[in-house]
Amino acid sequence: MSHFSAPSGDISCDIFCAVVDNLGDAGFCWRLARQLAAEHGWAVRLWINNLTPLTLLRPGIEALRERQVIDGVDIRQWPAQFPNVRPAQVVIEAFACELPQIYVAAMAAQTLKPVWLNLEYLSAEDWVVGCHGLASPHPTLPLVKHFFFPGFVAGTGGLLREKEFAVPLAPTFCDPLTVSLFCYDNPALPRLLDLWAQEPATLTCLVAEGLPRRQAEAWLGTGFAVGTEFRRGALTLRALPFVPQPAYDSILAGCNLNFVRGEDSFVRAQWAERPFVWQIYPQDGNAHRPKLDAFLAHYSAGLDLSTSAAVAAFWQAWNGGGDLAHAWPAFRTAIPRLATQAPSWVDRIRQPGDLAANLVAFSESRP
Ligand code: TRH
Repeated sequence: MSHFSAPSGDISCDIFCAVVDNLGDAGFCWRLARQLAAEHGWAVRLWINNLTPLTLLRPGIEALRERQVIDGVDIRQWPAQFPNVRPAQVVIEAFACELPQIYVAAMAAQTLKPVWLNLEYLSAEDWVVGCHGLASPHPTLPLVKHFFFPGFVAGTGGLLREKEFAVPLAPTFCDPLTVSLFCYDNPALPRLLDLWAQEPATLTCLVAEGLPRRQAEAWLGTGFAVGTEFRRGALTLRALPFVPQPAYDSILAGCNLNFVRGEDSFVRAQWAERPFVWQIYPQDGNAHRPKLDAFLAHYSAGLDLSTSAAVAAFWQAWNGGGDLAHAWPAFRTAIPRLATQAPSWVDRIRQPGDLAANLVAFSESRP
């Protein structure tokens, strides 16, 4: 018998999120939790071990509250001593975080076993299609976990995209170039700021709070407080405050070019239908390199040769693999062409469908 003979409004779901660093783990899980509650009527509990990132992404969430219901999501602190709760019908373990043993034992004790999903990180690598949906039986307990992979192509779980997401107006390339900057510590950044300061046309760079602002401050050699602006040559730098997730979407849509990083801002930049540059999350032993190459191969497939070469050279240089000063002029020239093709790229990556809807369908299809 399926768990899902009940209307989907009666489906309970526990999402477990262990924040490793930065904002992406929390940002992704929050988006998913909201969507499952708002669009599918699921009763979602989000167990998270550190609420601080959520307080930035969704003002109104309080970092120290044990329990709070916001936007229809029951947000819980994930304590070291996990309470004895009844497991939900669908259990999502985000990014291979380890579930509390007491909770796994309670799952095994259910007559109707929960649907247990290991929701993985996003990758454009080919092997993802083969692994999406695979079953992994528990070594000792009568439980089966399934791998659920986000992705860009058919046969993966797709990407999160809210139903209410408003497609930004068609890209309009205009000078001055307005760029948003969200990145990790990046040794290539000072060189890029030098180049921008020497541009023949003016350029405005909206610098995100945190690592980007602090690197811009080092480049300026003086304090660069949130809300302030500096001009150097053709370049105007503006220090933005950290804004909630929907406001960040508006920033991306408002710019002609967006520098993004990690996973969630990388996806949002694509929905914004603007040219973008990705700094991939660096991993030990350069494990991130094949992921960068795999994405570039997909993204470049729809581009003409000179545009795709310009993108590859600039993105590689931004990720530490090449000469940025050499790569910038060709990339700069390619921006209008990238803007024109952005909607067709979005059409392609929408093919697998929305991740939340796919996850609901996958859960419903479990016996
Ligand atoms: O913060 P990140 O570097 O997160 C990373 C990645 O998820 C990575 O894969 C993971 O391994 C690592 O965390 C632990 O970048 P990401 O994924 O883009 O998340 C940033 C979030 O912050 C995203 O939801 C967008 C949001 N954001 C705002 O809401 N407002 C802002 O002003 C800015 C700059 C970002």
